Amino acid sequence: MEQNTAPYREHNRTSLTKEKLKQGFLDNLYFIQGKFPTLASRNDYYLALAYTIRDRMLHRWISTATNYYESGARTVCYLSAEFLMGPHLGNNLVNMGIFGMVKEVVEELGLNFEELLAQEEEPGLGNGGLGRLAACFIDSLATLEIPALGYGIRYEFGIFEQTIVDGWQMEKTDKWLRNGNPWEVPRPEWAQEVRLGGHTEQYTDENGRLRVRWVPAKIVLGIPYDTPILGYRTNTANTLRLWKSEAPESFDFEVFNRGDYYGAVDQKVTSENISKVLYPNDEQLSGKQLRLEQQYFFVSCSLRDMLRVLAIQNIPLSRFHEKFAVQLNDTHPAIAVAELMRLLLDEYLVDWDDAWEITQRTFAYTNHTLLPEALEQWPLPLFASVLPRHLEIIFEINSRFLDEVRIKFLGDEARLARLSLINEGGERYVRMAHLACVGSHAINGVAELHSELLKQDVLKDFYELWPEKFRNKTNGVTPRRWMILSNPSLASLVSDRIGNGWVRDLEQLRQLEPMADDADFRKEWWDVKRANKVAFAQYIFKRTGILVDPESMFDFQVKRIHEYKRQHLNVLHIISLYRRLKENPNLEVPPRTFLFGGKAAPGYHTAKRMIKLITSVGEVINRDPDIRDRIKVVFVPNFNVTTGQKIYPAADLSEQISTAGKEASGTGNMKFSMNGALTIGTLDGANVEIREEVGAENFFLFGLTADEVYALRASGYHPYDYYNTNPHLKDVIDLLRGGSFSRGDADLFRGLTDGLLHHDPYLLFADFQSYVDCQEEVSRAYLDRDHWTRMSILNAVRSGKFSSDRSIRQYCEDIWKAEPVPITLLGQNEEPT
Ligand code: Z57
Repeated sequence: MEQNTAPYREHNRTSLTKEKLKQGFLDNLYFIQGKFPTLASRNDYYLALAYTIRDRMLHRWISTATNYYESGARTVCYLSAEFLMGPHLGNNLVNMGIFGMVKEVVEELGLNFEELLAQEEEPGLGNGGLGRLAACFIDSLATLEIPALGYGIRYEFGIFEQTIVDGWQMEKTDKWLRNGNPWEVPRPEWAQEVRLGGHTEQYTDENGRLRVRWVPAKIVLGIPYDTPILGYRTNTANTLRLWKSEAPESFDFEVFNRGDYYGAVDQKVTSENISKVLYPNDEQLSGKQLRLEQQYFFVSCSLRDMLRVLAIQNIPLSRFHEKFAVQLNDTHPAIAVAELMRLLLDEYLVDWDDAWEITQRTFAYTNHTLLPEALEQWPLPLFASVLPRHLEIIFEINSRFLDEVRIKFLGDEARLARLSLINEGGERYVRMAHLACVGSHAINGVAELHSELLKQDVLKDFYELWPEKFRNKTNGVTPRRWMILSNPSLASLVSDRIGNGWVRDLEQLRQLEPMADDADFRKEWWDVKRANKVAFAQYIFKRTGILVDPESMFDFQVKRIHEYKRQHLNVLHIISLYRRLKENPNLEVPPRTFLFGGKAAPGYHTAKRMIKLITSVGEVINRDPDIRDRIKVVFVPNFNVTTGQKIYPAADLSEQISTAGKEASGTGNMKFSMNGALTIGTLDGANVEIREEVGAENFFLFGLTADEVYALRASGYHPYDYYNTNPHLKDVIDLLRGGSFSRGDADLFRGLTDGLLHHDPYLLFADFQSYVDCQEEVSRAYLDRDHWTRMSILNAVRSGKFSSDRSIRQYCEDIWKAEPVPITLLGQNEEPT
């Protein structure tokens, strides 16, 4: 059917005049929400507004799909178990360039715009850095006009909501879909069937060839839900495609259950379980069958979806890798290597060698961690019971791979064992990182230091085998959400001086460097920061009842709670400062508010106790009349994208204090710096590059380097010696052990202090004095407001490298070989009828 698309350009539901926006809004309230203003709730208004904006995105979305279909261009598929998107409404308004106009429209209708934005439940379909990186990347892909899809899981429950009760973390389920999701469109016609469990059989096909058939124990349906992802002021609207699992209502289904009604309902429940909930572990594996099923589920749906597209575009299978560049976001989707092989071998009857070439040329793998406990391995029996055919294929990949290794490293048996896809030391496991490395043509780390350490340590053997596969792609974050949307006053201060080219080309911020010496500009800069702090102080009061002084330095550590990130090192310094202030009230230190935020994995008991430590120390300090006007300690509950948007613009100081060599990159560090916070940090992850960019004189460095950490461990680390020889450290630990921060309960933090005294795997004691000294330098620097502001400006304007646009350009050039496809809107040259 031919369709004239011209009417959809200036339709009531697409026009961008204020009048038409108002009309569209009222129409949607009436026709979609079925409400009239007298009875409408805040949520009705939010949904009506969201639909009004969605209406105006559809023409770009449809045009983009049509353009891509016709161009046949190479498409990037970003496979990720997590997409931590954050609220869509504000971001879509920014990217369409209608934020101000829509705000006016809403206010002219007598409604509170901020309140409507806040009504959106954030899609928290990720744990932390890795999931948020995926979200920044799809924003940048759309902005750079690259044909791309994000593929993942539509979890019914995202990351839990954190509340703090009596200083402890409590978890509540995240019912983000309860009020409806206006941004997604279900596409049931593109559902895919996914098999699980069962066994394999050999059979002989019509041509007398021996083949393998997989007889699954169950089949689940994957239903795609599509969300449009706008580029910043481009016509591009790419797609985030998330899969929801459902029970198939097929003939097979009846046969499996033999008319057993309860059995059938049971199977429906188990099928729906697959996409039910996000595993809340960050950098810690769960080893659960359901998790493996989730991974396979979304990977299989996504690859079959690519094959569907290939077929409708009439592209031969042999060109799969020319049409699609598939990025594996960590090992969570690494099963894709075996699944593509299986699809090609068993379902499309391609020969092994051809299938393997297509597979290797299709995939590339990003590693996000050096922590051994985060490297995914699946016990062989579990793997065999969920994916029996894949295990056979992995064995075959492994056997051919090890043959190749044998030739290159003749007689080196130990190396073979280290490289094998199967860990054979005791209980046997499938090593997913090895599968990803073998099946990919490119392997990258996420910051310079991390990529170097991968080659020296975790993936050393692979590097020695295939040095040409290894790359670095330093992470980045999107300036649209993390500057324009979250810090509009700073953004307009910048745009007033240099226009708004910086939003797509963040290096342009450097034009503002000379302004750091301009007293008037510094005053404006300080005032923006100050206003953001006032707003945040109000937020803190509302959420915690704690009054904080916006004059004080706002010192933030927000990130997942983890021992390697060392929130407890921060606490040790706070206690030491508290003690010094008690002892010497005349000490000249600027008032400081120490703010923490972050979730602990529900099963990570030490991390939960670190939260209790923070809140307990806070309780004592915030109540102490001698001290409470000089320092305060606040735990900001439920750190997520929404609270992050309030935090980064209000920060003076950013704490990036992981043990060197442990944080792969960090991305919060970049968001802080872009918003004019100074960093106190170790030479870890992207901190190294941030310091290079902003200048060593504008960065507070402390602690051992990764090499020194390594050497200290090798020579034997004895934390107890530091305790014995450093009286300040001893005082701090003794206060904790004596129950000073736990109402006399000497047991509450005994596990933590004993762990530090006798093991201290993250070297807090080794870095303690260096950290305390550095914090003194920070305090001195804050007393000189002019100098501090100068450093703040230089941090922001020299952070251009950390735009995710730069990261994505490098992935496109070096790994994906993908090029922009500018979108012409349909009907642009047609006359309206
Ligand atoms: C996660 O958020 C990260 C690594 C992981 O292996 C898992 Br699982 C989750 C983080 C790193 O810890 C950060 O350093 C990094 O910036 C982020 O991934 C994005 O690359």
